[in-house]
Amino acid sequence: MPVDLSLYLVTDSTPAILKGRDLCTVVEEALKGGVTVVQYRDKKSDTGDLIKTAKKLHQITQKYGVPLLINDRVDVALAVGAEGVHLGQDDMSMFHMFWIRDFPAETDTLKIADFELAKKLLPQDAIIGISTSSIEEAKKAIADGADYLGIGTMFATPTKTNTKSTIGTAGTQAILTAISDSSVGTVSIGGINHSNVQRVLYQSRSPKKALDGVAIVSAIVAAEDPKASAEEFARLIKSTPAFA
Ligand code: TZP
Ligand code: MG
Repeated sequence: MPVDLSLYLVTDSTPAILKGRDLCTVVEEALKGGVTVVQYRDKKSDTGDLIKTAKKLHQITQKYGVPLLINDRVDVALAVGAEGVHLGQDDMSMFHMFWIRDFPAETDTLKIADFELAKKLLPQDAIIGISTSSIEEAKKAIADGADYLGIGTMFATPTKTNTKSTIGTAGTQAILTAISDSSVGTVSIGGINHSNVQRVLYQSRSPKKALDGVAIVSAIVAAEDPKASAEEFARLIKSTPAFA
């Protein structure tokens, strides 16, 4: 799974972030600016609309040779042939509920079922990323076979207010240190912008493992010029000292 996680775009269709613009146009601009992965994250649309938009996004990402990952929804990823999924610690889509309805309704069982089902149902080369905010969650995701970890929340952000914990660069560094024997990919998420991206990458690094990239929502999607914003991120990431 040689996926370049360095500039990872996460979409958001809420009006305050998209500002009435067309999501596909914004994503294409960001791709022109150098985004290396796109995650389609949409908590509001129904399944039909999710599939319609994911299909359009996939046509665009394919033009740029960039993987498209679907947040939460293995069924949508399968429907459009996306390259993978991103799952949270307690994601429960309708699809998952359908498949595991006979399991005891116990959080731990559901968490395991989520990842195992994704692994079982997606093609073998699919990319599966897991959100983690602690050493325990990171180690568990690696043991399960995650391809990469979303590590966060880095900084508090208005884009997602129901986050469990804000871990900063020190918390991220502790996780990277604890998993430094693993080759799993890592991206930081939450409140990352042009002013702090180099600090995020530099201060989070541990002697044996650094972040592979940063995941960005509003600093690209809500930017006046998403292409220019992505270009600036790419430039800053490339010029971060000691960035692995
Ligand atoms: N998960 C943790 S923070 C976050 C997600 C999806 C949102 C990050 O958004 P932004 O606008 O880049 O701070
Ligand atoms: Mg999720």
